[in-house]
Amino acid sequence: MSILRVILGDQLSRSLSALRDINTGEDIVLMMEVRDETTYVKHHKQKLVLVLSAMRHFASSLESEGIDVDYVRLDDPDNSGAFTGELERALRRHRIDRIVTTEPGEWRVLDMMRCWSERFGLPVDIRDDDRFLCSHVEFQTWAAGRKNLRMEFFYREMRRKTGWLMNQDQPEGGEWNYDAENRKSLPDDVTLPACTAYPPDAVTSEVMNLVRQHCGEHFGAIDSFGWAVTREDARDALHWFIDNSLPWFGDYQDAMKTGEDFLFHSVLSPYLNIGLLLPGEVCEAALAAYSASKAPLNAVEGFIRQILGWREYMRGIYWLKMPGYETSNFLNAHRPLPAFYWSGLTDMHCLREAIGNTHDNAYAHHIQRLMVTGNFALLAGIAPAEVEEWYLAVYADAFEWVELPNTHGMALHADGGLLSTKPYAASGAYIDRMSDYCKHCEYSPKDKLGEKACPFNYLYWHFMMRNEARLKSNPRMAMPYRNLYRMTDERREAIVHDAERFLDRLD
Ligand code: FAD
Ligand code: DLZ
Ligand code: SF4
Repeated sequence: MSILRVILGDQLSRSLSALRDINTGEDIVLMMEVRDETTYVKHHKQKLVLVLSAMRHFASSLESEGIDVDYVRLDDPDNSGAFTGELERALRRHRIDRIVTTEPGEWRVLDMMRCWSERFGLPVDIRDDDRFLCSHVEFQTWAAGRKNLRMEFFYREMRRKTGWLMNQDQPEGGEWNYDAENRKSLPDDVTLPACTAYPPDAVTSEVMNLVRQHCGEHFGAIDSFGWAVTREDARDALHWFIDNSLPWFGDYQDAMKTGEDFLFHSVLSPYLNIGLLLPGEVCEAALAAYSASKAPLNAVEGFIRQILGWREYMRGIYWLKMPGYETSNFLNAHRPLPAFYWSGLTDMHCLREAIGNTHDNAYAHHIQRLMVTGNFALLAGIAPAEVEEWYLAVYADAFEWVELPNTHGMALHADGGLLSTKPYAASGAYIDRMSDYCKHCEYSPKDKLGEKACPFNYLYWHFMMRNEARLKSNPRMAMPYRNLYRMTDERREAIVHDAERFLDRLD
């Protein structure tokens, strides 16, 4: 009895459920580079190189164990360009009794997989993806009957479940969350760690040429590619982060600085999301640093919360609400995505920095994504689907299960508050407080109106006015609405005038 084990490009973990009981010498692993996946959004060129090169390295490591891997390359002239088409061809090449796979990270692919059994007349075993710390059933059970889903309460459940940073039933240090200590702006004299890079080997160089040839018009720099493409190098990146950045991760988690693309962030999300690292081992490495007094509690708790809390919560929301989550548009936002999201050509320095980082590295840290590009899209009323397509394309870590809740829910409030209690809307004062960007900008964050005023300032109040009927009853918006109601009619008119002038130019 021969089993075909189908492994996707974000399932590159040896402990994957579809590989667990593999019968070496008998079973065949099928891996497919397909045009549908490389082009369903115009992925950043570095994301393409990362996924395809990591797939090829993973296939080689399986082969070195004696496992038979049937690997379909993108430039195979007979490649049908689709998972289902390649599966059909593979079933012609091999005598197969059963197909085993692990549930994919995206609804669209699960929907496709569910047709395979009927189409091919074979049993198809779609196994749970147990690389996550919370199963679908656990999340559904937690969410059932709750009126409001809040990450903080989910996170506490997960802390209790794992026992991480717990003293019996009490949180380490007495608090569940040290976020209040994690909002420092970066002083000038703080030395930032040099970032790690993994120079392309022969396999990666070949994939880089393939991507240049087939997807040359996609967004992003390719020559500077330095991502790890093997588990060994991803483990090295993890240890590098623990030793060099974790101790300061908490303090400067929300900071931004001109020319500094990574600060004290881990830059591990692409490895977690394609399976080169597992969330449990990443958290355990941080906990070990805390136990050895190499990193303080606010840093380790802050980091664990991102993975055990936010990452698992986002996945839970995605599978709880899909299909259909992406269709809501609570704030009725319809403006097209401005061209500068792709070109970086804008005189707003904060956006130039965030988009520049994205272009150069297929990366931007959380505050750049949420409070710069995300905040601008929210305030300007950009259509959620257009913003979501951009985020899904431009980041090396972007897969719909995590990108969609972050963009649709957290950044754009398009789900009406299912995921977060209030919109993350902010004026230029926030960006000025958390960065040095405004010092390098043509606009002034102190000016509220006029040609030199920071556009985030009048866009913020314009957003508040536009969405008054939808947001004014939200208790967390009470204070800004009180401030709005104190404004004179002349001031409101001036805000509308400046915002409309700016938005007209944007179109
Ligand atoms: P660190 O700051 O070092 O955090 C550590 C880890 O925590 C990350 O590697 C990541 O695995 C996890 N994490 C942190 N915040 C989140 C979060 N909000 N949701 C899920 N995991 C989190 N993350 C993705 O992995 N893929 C995406 O496509 C993605 N799209 C986003 C879109 C928007 C609009 C926003 C606001 C956030 C998005 N995020 C996404 C979340 C977050 O910005 C990235 O996980 C983080 O910037 C990755 O960089 P890092 O590894 O240096 O993270
Ligand atoms: C992102 C991606 C890309 C660019 N290419 C491939 C590919 O050629 N073959 C493959 O198996 N997976 C690829 N992936 C990852 C898939 O898009 C991902 O597995 C699905 O979106 C499900 O999460
Ligand atoms: Fe951004 Fe406004 Fe600051 Fe310029 S002044 S960097 S546009 S926040």
